[in-house]
Amino acid sequence: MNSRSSHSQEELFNFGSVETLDLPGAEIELHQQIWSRSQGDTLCGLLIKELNWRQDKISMFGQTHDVPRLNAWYGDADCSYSWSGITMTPNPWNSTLRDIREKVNGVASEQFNSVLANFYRDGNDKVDWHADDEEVLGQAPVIASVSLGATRKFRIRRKDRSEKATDIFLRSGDVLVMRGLTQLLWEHEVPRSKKVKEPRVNLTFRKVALTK
Ligand SMILES: O=C(O)CCC(=O)C(=O)O
Repeated sequence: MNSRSSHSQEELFNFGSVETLDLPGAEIELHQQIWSRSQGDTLCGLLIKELNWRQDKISMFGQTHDVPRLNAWYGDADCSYSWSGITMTPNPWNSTLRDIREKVNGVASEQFNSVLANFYRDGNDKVDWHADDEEVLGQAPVIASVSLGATRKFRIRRKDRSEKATDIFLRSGDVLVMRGLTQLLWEHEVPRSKKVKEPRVNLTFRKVALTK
């Protein structure tokens, strides 16, 4: 069997399957292949071109560094979002993001009003350990995270370190939904991976409390 046919068999096999992760205190579902790999890769290329990417900076120990990825914030009007001291005013939805949101609303049975987009230009880009636990998201936020482009390792561990970290490989077209106390009790990262040469776009759909 050549690699092309085994790839398409794998796509058929996984299409739309949902895996619930058995992690204490977390509520996480992995919806595989909500888009096929090739649709996911096409969306990745489109969003890289279309979105209004910005290079944010962080200050640490008196020094300022570039955040190791690019970001963009899209959402309904009045969905301003602050993250590590950076305040983002939303760009208005474009048609690609609107279509993706509609599908993701259905997958998660939610009505998201905003999305934080992360652009990992290659395996050197990453996001460090954190939880999406900002006050504006409420006590038990639902976060739906869409992966497009390169496969990357997503690691999750309990904040109290009572469990070993779990690794999940997120592939183009997958949607990971986190609910309940996940953000309160757990944290996650996407580590650097020197082997990855291709770009990845991740979209984390969120429901923020309106600022008015
Ligand atoms: O890229 C990912 O899969 C995770 C992104 C993330 O952790 C975030 O936006 O808070």
